[in-house]
Amino acid sequence: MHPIPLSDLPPRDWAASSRDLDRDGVVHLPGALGPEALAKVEAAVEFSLANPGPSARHFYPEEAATFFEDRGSRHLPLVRETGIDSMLAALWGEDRFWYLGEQLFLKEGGRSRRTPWHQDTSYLRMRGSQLVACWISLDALPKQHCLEFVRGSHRGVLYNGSAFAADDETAPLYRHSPLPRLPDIQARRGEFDIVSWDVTPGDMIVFHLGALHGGAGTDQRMRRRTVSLRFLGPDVVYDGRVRDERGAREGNDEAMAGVYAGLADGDPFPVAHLEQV
Ligand SMILES: O=C(O)CCC(=O)C(=O)O
Repeated sequence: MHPIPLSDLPPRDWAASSRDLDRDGVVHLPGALGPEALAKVEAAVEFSLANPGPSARHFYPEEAATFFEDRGSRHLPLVRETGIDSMLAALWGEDRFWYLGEQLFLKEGGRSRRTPWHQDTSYLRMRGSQLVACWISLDALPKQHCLEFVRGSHRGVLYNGSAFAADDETAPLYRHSPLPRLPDIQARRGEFDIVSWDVTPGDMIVFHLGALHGGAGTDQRMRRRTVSLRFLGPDVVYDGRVRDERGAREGNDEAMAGVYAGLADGDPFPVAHLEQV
């Protein structure tokens, strides 16, 4: 399928959006997806929810509200059919990039928890400027239920990941790590430059995977279905910084051990196992 040209997509000042993304690590693109494109995203998300992949999980299963996550690499066609590939090319000035897969979250059934503050790069061994997620909510969300970001944090410290522990959202993913523990952003919000938006279905938020971000929970009778489509470009290198001094591997890192074998910090990221967009 040929990419949908930018001229067929909702108009925007792409140079300004590109500057915002580079400076802030995040940019809100209101109305990026028209009704047809949005319907395709919704169908893809509903398919994934009805057919969870092997890594699907329920966070905090002891709690009444649902907080479900699924990851996979089943929706690359969607990227082309919605013009997201053309939008990314406009943001990056680069039309060669790879699909890192999708991550879905479903929160419903009462007051679900927040998604703890974290950086995706704590879980992924990647470093570079061309490393983003396109986050889409299928449900209208007022600002206080949106995904939130610490502006500019993609250029700052790489923190240890959050283990998503029920009793402490900053509890570290890697127990014996030189990476500093996450600050308690939620407890000290006033100290951080936090940004979020009211979003309506069709909006897209593009953020650098190194940006600190955290997602609101839900209230009674709310449904919050969100999907992140993630990509990397050619300037991304393997991030070989030690995560756990005792060699423990976690989550995605464990699954990628074979791909990373023999790589040194700063080597070009091995893209052979990924699908080019
Ligand atoms: O939507 C959310 O609550 C979390 C999203 C998120 O953390 C991500 O897409 O990386």
